[in-house]
Amino acid sequence: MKLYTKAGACSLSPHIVLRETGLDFTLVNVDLKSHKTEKGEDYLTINAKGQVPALQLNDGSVLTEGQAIVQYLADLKPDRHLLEAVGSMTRYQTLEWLSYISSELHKGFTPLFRADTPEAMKPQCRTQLEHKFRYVDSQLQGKSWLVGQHFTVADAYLFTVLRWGHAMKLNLAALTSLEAWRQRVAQRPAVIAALQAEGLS
Ligand SMILES: N[C@@H](CCC(=O)N[C@@H](CS)C(=O)NCC(=O)O)C(=O)O
Repeated sequence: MKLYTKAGACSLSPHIVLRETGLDFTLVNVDLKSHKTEKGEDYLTINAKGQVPALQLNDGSVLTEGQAIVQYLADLKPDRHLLEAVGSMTRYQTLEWLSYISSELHKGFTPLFRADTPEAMKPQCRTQLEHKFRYVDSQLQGKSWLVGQHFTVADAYLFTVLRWGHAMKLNLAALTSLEAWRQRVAQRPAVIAALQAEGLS
């Protein structure tokens, strides 16, 4: 399998999940401005949306959208408990988090990353994100992981977007449950390896 990524982008989430599964894969870096891969391929022929992540399977088929990719990968290795079985409430609670992280957190960062966002809009974006991270912190109180007894695909995604929160210097200092959780995630061998491979540590 090939995972198309950009260092530190949302593709870090399926990258961590791939390492958690122990499956074989190759990382391919994409320049999101030129839409060229590190091998000079036209990335738009792989993912016409021009966004990372994309997962190319050994039969050549391509899966896009981070939430779909991590579910696919987790279901290949159910013994890793990255996403519990169909029918288990824990599975749907994990999907609930994936959806929240995608629509409320991930996409909340987009205006802060875009060069054409008016400066006047940015403080409101930051305040909204800080408010939402406070909610996440409240949900992590007394818990090791977002859902159930295991690190799941939702933890990998939250870790990815929380890195942006620190990079953007959001005011997260009082969120002690979130910080304790972040430190737990950061100690996982798969996470350490993914950050190293992306040149982030
Ligand atoms: N809906 C997509 C969004 C992916 C996405 O936002 N990717 C960003 C990097 S974090 C990207 O490729 N941005 C470049 C662009 O949109 O042109 C998903 O959830 O996988």
